Amino acid sequence: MLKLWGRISSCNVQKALWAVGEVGQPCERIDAGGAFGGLDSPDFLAMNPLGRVPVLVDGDTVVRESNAIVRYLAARYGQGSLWDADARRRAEADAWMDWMLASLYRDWIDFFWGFVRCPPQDHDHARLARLLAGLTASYTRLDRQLAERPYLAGDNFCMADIPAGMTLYRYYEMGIERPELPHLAAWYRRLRERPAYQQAVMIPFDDLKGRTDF
Ligand SMILES: N[C@@H](CCC(=O)N[C@@H](CS)C(=O)NCC(=O)O)C(=O)O
Repeated sequence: MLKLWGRISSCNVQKALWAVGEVGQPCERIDAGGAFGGLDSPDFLAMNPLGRVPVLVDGDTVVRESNAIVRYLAARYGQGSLWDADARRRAEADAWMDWMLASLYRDWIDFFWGFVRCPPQDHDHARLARLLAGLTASYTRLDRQLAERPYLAGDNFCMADIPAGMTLYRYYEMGIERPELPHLAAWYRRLRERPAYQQAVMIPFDDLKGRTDF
């Protein structure tokens, strides 16, 4: 059975857990990180020298980094669903996954920390406005892409949808003003119908509010 290390409140754990659900593999999730701690123990550092969750263990194979875990699960268990065997088509999915980490995620995670995790009295409003502008630009880019296709890399849901799709639950639930982005909203509605998304990503984040200690 797969083992996934990491607290469910971690967005990167959610990404990995969503992919696990999509490939339908049995998996034991072990709480680690945050209030659970344990990331600096020798056993954990032997799995991930960076001391971060998620970590996936599949028999003798240990995989760290959430996008690498999504790709591993897709390649090993998601042939024809999450993973496209055609390298030319798969390149499109890969491009969206890398763009998520390099662009969308940077503004998204900094905004989430600055707005949700940072206590309201310490908010840096000018910085938050800059981050939100960047986030809006990224979601507008996604909206344009999704005007032409129902899923990020084409007609079908695949691994490309997982990293960027993970960000949407918190984006829509943070209580901020959002521009009208109809194609992004339609994609989010489609993702919300997936049982694996409901179980792994639609997790209230009240326990993270005002917490900057992990
Ligand atoms: N690039 C890594 C980032 C991993 C990361 O920063 N994980 C956070 C949780 S989202 C963590 O381990 N934080 C320490 C903690 O939870 O105690 C990935 O995508 O997996």
